[in-house]
Parts: sequence; structure tokens; C-alpha cells
Amino acid sequence: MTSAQVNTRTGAGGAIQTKAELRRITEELAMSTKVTDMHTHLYAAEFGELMLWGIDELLTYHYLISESFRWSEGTYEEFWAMSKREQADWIWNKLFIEHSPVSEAASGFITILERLGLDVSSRNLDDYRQALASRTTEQQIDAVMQVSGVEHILMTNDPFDKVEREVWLSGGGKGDARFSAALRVDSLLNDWPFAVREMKSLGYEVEEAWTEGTVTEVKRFLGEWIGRMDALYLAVSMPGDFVYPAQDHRTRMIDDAMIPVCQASGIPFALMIGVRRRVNPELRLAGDMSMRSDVASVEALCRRYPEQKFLLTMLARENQHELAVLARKFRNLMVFGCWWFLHIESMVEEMTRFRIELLGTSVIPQHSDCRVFEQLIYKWEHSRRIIGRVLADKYERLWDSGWKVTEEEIQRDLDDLLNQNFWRFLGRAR
Ligand code: RAT
Ligand code: ZN
Repeated sequence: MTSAQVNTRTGAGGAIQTKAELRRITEELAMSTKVTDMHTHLYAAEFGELMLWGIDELLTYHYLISESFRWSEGTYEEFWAMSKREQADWIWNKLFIEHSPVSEAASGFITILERLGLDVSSRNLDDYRQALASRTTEQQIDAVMQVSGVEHILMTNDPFDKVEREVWLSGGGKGDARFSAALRVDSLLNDWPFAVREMKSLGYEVEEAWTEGTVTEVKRFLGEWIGRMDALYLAVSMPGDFVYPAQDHRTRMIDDAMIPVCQASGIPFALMIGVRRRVNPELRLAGDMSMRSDVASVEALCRRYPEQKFLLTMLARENQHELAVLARKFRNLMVFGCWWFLHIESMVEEMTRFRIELLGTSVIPQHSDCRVFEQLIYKWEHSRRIIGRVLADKYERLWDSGWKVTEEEIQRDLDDLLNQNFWRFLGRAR
């Protein structure tokens, strides 16, 4: 931020004059500071069909699918047999017309419409579709990044996904500097027989038995994919019953292959712990559940590998406080985001508050987890508002004691929270 910009907010000299001004400036800066979104399922335009955007994709977001079924007596098969557009119409009727869209995901859709300049009061879905129909993917990426203030996006990149793999193997994937890759390795840890088959088909000499040769080949696989993608970190989602250390495949994979490769490449390992996949398989992607996790496993990893950085988020509300306390003990642990079912206003508020109370501004308060591009608009707007409010409360307390934060300091703190803490943790301060 330039001093000219600073002075427009605070008047002569840049000093904040009143508590009301302190709050206003904090909340405004929280809304406008550029963001690095360090975990999404979004893609750059060159990934083609993987890059989801537009009204029908937004309405068929899996968060909304599961909410819609609460109002339906119909079968799952009927839903899945519909075209995407029909599914979108069905969800629109269930969640927006027959009932009011007050849930986080449903109200988020309304925030998107409004910010895209569409007439929310018309409730005319076809008008919304038409308004976006003339746009290209590239135009929509530019527009949404502009509106949401998201400057940099981390994708989730899975070499075990055939469609995505082809993009990378044909030399693509790195054409848009606003996007970076994160190498997703769930299959290696959570579905080893499948991973073995896939790696074999790609020419790696691996077998299900954990032999020295297999370890060497898994490390080669990881190293080559990190290089091919320029991956900024390695990432996995784990069930809540993940235990480390244990006499099992996961511990061997982490100790023998993943940590050595992360260390050789100088990248963090991101663990997202606490998902129970497909508790209702008929809901497909929408059928996953959260479960409590064992923070002691994270503790064991951080203690055993003090030189390795761990990015960590957990899915159960019950784990959040303990995890934040653990981050006080291990500087190689960076807590990030309010994940999935925690990405609702009440939880974001609670978690942001106690994280800042325990860790100051040394956390990454949010990531979006967006799957459809326009979701950046609502996920960040809703979270920014809360982050600004929490921070303003803390500055007001300081103000009452006579400690006056300056506008530059507020900007610095928000830049840390929304950008720099991520890049610094990677050792790539910007
Ligand atoms: O938030 C989501 O959309 C989930 O379906 C998951 O993708 C989760 O975020 C994950 O990365 O495993
Ligand atoms: Zn995710």
C-alpha cells in the first residue's frame, strides 16, 4: 500500500483519530486486501473441462446437493439421471424457491449473483444463465478474481486423475502465473492398491509389498511430479482415525517416502485430517462426513521432523482448540483455514477469534476450498467480514489501553493473515 492510499483513509498524517475510524479502516482493509487462496479445487483455464464455472455448476455444488435432499422424497437415482441443467433447476426450486436460502452455501449463491451485478430480486434463473453465457472462461476468471480480490490460487493437483494427468504430461498446467499447484497424494496413503496399479501403468516399478525398490520408485514418482507441477506443497486428506506413528502403510509411506521427498524439495506437507468418506455413498461427493481426529499424531510428526513444515487443518470442531494450542508448541506447524463444514459463519467467527487469541496473527485464517470459480466471491467476502470484525475487536482493546495501531500496521497484519504467512512458511516471502 502506498502512503497516498493510506492518507485517503485516515486524513492528514495517516494517524487514526477515533475508535470508530479504527474499526472502519480495519473492516475496509479486511475486505480489500489481496488474498492468496492456499487450498482450492479450482483450475486455470488451460485445464479445460476441469475448470468449473457458471450458474449450473454453482447450483450443483455438492454442498447444495446434500442440502436439497433434505427436502426431497425422490430417489438418488432420479437425481443423478438428470442433466446438469435439470439438477440445477431442481436444486434452485428446493433451496431458493420452496424455501429461503439461508444456509451458508445457499446464501453464498445469492452473494455471487449480487456481486456479478445480476438482479437478485428477479429470481429468474434463465436470465442469470443468459447473462453469463456470452463470457469466455478467461473473462470469467479475470472478472471473479477482480471482484473477490483473490490474487493467487493454489489448485489441488492429482496425478492419479487421468484427465488432469494428461494436461501435465503434455507439458501444460503452468501457463497462468496466478495459479500454482499442490501435489495431492491421497491415493498413495489411502488407496495403495489403486496407486500401485496406476504407477505401474506409468512405468514405475512398484509393488504392493513395501520393498526397498518400491520406496525408491515412490520417491522418484513424487519427485518427478513435484518438478513437473512446480508443486508448492504436498497435500493429503486423511480420515479422523489416522494415527501416527503406527505399524501401518501410512506411517511407512510418510517416513520412508513423503517426508524425505518433501525435505529434498524444500516443500511443506499439508494434512487435512478428519474426513469420513462416503458415509452415504448414494450422495457421491456430497456423501462425506466429518469425524474427530487425534491431534497427538500431528504432535508426533512435528516433534519427529522439526525441520519439516506442516500445513494443518482438521474437520471436526472439537479438534480446533487443541490444534491451535499445538501450534504454540511447534513453529513448524501452520494451522490453516476453516475447512468444509466449518466454513460457515458461526464457526469461522469462533475459530478465527480463538486462533488469534492463542497465536496472534501467525495463522492462515482461511482458505476457500472452492470447486466452482465464482464461489471465490462469496467464500472470501463472508470470511473477510468476520476476520475484519475480529481484528477490529482486538485493536479496540489495545486502543483502550493506549496502544494505537497505525493504518500501516493494520495493513501489515492483514497482509500476513491473508497472504504472507503462507508464502513465508514456504520460504518464498513475496
Ligand atoms: O470441501 C470439499 O469440497 C470436499 O469435498 C473435499 O474436497 C475436501 O476439501 C478435500 O480437499 O478433501
Ligand atoms: Zn479441498
